[in-house]
Amino acid sequence: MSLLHSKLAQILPIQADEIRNMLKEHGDFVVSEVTLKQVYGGMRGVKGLVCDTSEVPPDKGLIIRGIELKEITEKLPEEILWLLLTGELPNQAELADLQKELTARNAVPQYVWDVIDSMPADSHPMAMFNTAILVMQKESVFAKRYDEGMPKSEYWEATLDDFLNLTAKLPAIAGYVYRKRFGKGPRIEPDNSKDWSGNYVHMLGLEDDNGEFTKLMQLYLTLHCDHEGGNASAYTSSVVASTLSDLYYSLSAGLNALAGPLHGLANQECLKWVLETMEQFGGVPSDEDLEKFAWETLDSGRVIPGYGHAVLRITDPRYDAFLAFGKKHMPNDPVFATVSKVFDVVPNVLRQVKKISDPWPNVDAGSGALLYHYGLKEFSYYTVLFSVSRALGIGAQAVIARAYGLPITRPKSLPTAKYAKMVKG
Ligand code: CMX
Repeated sequence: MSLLHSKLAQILPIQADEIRNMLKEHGDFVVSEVTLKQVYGGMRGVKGLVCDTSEVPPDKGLIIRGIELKEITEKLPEEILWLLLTGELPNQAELADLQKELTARNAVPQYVWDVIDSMPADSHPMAMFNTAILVMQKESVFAKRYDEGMPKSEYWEATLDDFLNLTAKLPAIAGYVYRKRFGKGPRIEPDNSKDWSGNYVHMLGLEDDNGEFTKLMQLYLTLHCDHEGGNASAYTSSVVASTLSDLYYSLSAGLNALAGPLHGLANQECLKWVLETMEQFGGVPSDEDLEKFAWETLDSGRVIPGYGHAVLRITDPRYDAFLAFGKKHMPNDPVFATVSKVFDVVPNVLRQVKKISDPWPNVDAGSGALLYHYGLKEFSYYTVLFSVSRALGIGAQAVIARAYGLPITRPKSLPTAKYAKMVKG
């Protein structure tokens, strides 16, 4: 049994017991009221879900297991995986054991490559990536053991197996999607002497002589890992998992939500927008040019990608971390300079639009410029990078939900006529 597995075997049943006791005593406690505006407004602010991996206070941004993001930007994604699941950062022996476990599970079945090869050459990279995850469903330990009659108390263990198997394989699959989709040459075999993100960089096949790109990827894969339970991808995934679909089904479902332009696809859209401004104004635009371009975008009925958030009401600390990386490693890069300028100009524009709740940059506003600097210029690929990281949070949430024995999700809907009757009293 791995160190992670034995640690979880100690803590998860205790947490599940605590929840059972709390429910027994306080099951009827009212935690939230719902207004009509919330019913028709994507349930913003309705407290009706549980997520123990992370929390996003509107005035602070992502907090993972009680630790603010700025304190863990130097950590490896594997350490974050451990933190998400257990609530603590791993010690050296625990980290080494997890890394060994992931390496042992990283072989991808040949049929996955065949499926990717047979997709249309102009498929979106997210469609290729998610198809590869879904086609591996037959490898699910959970599905197999469920068929064999596994007891409910062991569901989390089988889900942990699926989680580790998937996590181990995602960098190779994502690396191949990049090479295949953008004609970068043959697939690159993993180098098992490298850590999880280092191996991903290796399999992308981009130059990284000074190790800076690997550092960026480490940061990228850490920053995008989780964002509590109600965001569209995590929520979609948890609804699917609540039916006892295995993680292959539920992760690919959640990542399909991430592929929407209002969610994870915003990072591709954002760099596109930045490059469009540079093209229109022949280089780094002036503040006036940018302001004009921002208004043109808004007046044409489009959103300014990378800005605004359903929960946050401050500059996203993940954006701050990317901005700090850019200032340190590429202060004179024109695309990065434009991104910084957008930050100086766009919030003031968005503040003038009354309906917009949050004028500040989110995680997607800056990352593209940094990837672009290191030669990862195919921006339709960016959401795949986001997905590799977000799989950590989605997978951890799935393991924990199984340990808590959460039931199938089934909120109540009503027809508009009934709401209309209600408001008329
Ligand atoms: N540009 C233009 N309009 C914006 C806007 C932006 N950046 N942010 C919000 N608005 C608009 C909304 O489209 C909405 O307009 P309608 O009422 O006409 O539909 C109105 O302002 C109110 O929206 P809100 O309450 O401020 O924000 P929501 O919670 O509804 O939506 C989000 C949040 C992220 C979808 C929205 O801010 C947006 O579309 N931003 C741009 C896309 C983006 O960056 N998405 C990535 C988010 C992070 C992630 O998940 O990866």
